[in-house]
Amino acid sequence: PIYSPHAARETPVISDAAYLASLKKVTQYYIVTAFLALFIGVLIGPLQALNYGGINVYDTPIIKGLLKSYYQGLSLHGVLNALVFTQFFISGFLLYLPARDLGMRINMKFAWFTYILMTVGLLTAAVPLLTNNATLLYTFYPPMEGSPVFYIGAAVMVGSSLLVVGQVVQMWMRWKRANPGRVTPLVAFMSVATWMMWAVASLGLVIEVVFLLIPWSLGWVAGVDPLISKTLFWWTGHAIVYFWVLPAYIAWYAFLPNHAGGRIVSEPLVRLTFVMFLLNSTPVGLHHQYADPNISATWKTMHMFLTFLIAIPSLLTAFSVAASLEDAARARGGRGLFGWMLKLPWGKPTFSAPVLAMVSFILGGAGGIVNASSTFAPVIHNTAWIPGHFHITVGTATTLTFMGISLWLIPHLTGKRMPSVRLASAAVWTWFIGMMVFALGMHWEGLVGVPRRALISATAQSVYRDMPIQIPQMLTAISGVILLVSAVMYFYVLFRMLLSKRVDDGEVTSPIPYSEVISPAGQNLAGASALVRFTEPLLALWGVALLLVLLMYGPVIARLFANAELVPGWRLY
Ligand code: HAS
Ligand code: HEM
Ligand code: CU
Repeated sequence: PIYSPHAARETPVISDAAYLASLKKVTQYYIVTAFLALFIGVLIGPLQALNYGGINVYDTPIIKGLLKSYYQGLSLHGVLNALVFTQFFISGFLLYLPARDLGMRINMKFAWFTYILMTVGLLTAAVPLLTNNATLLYTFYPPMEGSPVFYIGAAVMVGSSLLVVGQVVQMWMRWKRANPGRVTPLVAFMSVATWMMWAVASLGLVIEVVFLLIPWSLGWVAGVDPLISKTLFWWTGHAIVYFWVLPAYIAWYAFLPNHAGGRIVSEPLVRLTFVMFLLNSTPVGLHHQYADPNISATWKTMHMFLTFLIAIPSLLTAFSVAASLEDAARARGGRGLFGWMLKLPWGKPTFSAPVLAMVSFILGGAGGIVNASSTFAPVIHNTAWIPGHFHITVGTATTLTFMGISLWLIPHLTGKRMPSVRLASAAVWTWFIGMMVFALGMHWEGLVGVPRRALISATAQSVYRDMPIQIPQMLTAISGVILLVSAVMYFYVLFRMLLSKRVDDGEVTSPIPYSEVISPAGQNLAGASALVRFTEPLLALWGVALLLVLLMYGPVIARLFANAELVPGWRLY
């Protein structure tokens, strides 16, 4: 093995122990809140999997006592997993990483204020959700109408994430001023680019909720235009998937080579990838609306092409991280075209979690390209295929990576130890296997025409009598059981770890797992490559990103407003 001369980055030392402890504490609060949400959200999943397995548990007394309907459960599942778990985890992770990577001090009062505000928003939205006054699913499409308390809580929660954006960008700008001519270190670069992308992406949702839904639900305006709301929703709704997955990319690029024993291939390439995401994540949302009226086919086609374009940085990631893994395996004596894979540390959960998450994402990404193709879309839109797609993207690529991160991050933050590596490893593998089986069953059911978001177990006999759905139904039901077992194991490890005794400060025993680099970006802009110099001015690129969104969405939304049609709200469940 030829080892690189470019050693792994050392975390800059923070000498103020009280400050470091407080920074770690607020991060820990974010992460633990995230996993508490996931814990509740995930428990509902198997019930839904049984539904898609043709088994209706919603009429049993226990479930009837807990959930008013299938849709109350599905709303809680979608909101807690996809919106709350992700946002809290990312807010903690992508506040902590750049603060440590840049070695900058942040205002801890502001950091705590943001955490508390986000949590207040969450708890506010939870009240109508739990009392069946916001059974709207996680997309809350009008004219389905919920309690104003839900929209206000959601706005406060999502709005708080913009305070994290402000704090991180401001920290990075202070670093730039203090270090003129320097290249931003990689992890901080990726974190800042992700937050900037989210700021552009979240505008659609913020406009929808603050200016349309809250006034409407309070009765200040007579009605709502469902299509305007839905279009603003998907402005944010597609790009939010990159907000969910880019923190996983950060771990795949920066930390996975370390867990595997390999090196990052190229820092300039990673920077290019993140700039592509910053520029191109948002102006693609119309691929969720191919079936919607009053949006011209021209705009839908433009968004389709931009969607294909945004697959490119993911493909760059795939090949580049695969090269890091091969580098690691060959350094351990791996041989052959594929045989080297056997030399990877498959029994180590901090490694297996992100890698299995990536394997699931190969299939999830391929399915995404199918969804995006306007000729295929009518076959799978609104069918069980779609939950099949997103449980191997957000449900595995993101979630399993975050679970893997927690296994080194919690020891790092708290100085506690993982209680059982074998149990954690079993949880990781069963999550992967369960989700692969789930995806197979759900994609297959979708192709047969089974709709998503339906209590099909109550109607399956009559509607699907002539269709061969027994095998995919059986797969889906079995996957629900595997995933339940996996979740129990994972949360046992997590809670045991959190409740155990603190051993040390975690700085030495579980450091931030930086990796060695084959082609670094360099330290000074003066001698750096053109690509490094092009990617460094993130503020200007942020402006370009905003401009692109306005160009690609402005005319579409203007036409919708010109033809606005207000309708009254509905309460269905
Ligand atoms: Fe998607 C619907 C298109 C990515 C999540 N998506 C959804 C929904 C969710 C979601 C939640 O165009 C449902 C929304 C709803 O409720 O209605 N999606 C795409 C495309 C991509 C994509 C083109 N989706 C994601 C990600 C998500 C996510 C990421 C969450 C985290 N999606 C769609 C479309 C719809 C949609 C349509 C609407 C469908 C409809 O009709 O309603 C792309 O970004 C995917 C690019 C990815 C790749 C894969 C790269 C692979 C990598 C791993 C490599 C592995 C290695 C490991 C190296 C090209 C990076 C090797 C291992 C060794 C051992 C060596
Ligand atoms: C929906 C099962 C974990 C996010 C669903 C559906 C099923 C399911 C069967 C489709 C329901 C329908 O369309 O009627 C499971 C199981 C899980 C699990 C068995 C693991 C134990 C997760 C995770 C996430 C997630 C970890 C994200 C982090 C979602 C979302 C929906 C959904 C966003 C869509 C809700 C909607 O259509 O409004 N889940 N899930 N799930 N799941 Fe999961
Ligand atoms: Cu999308």
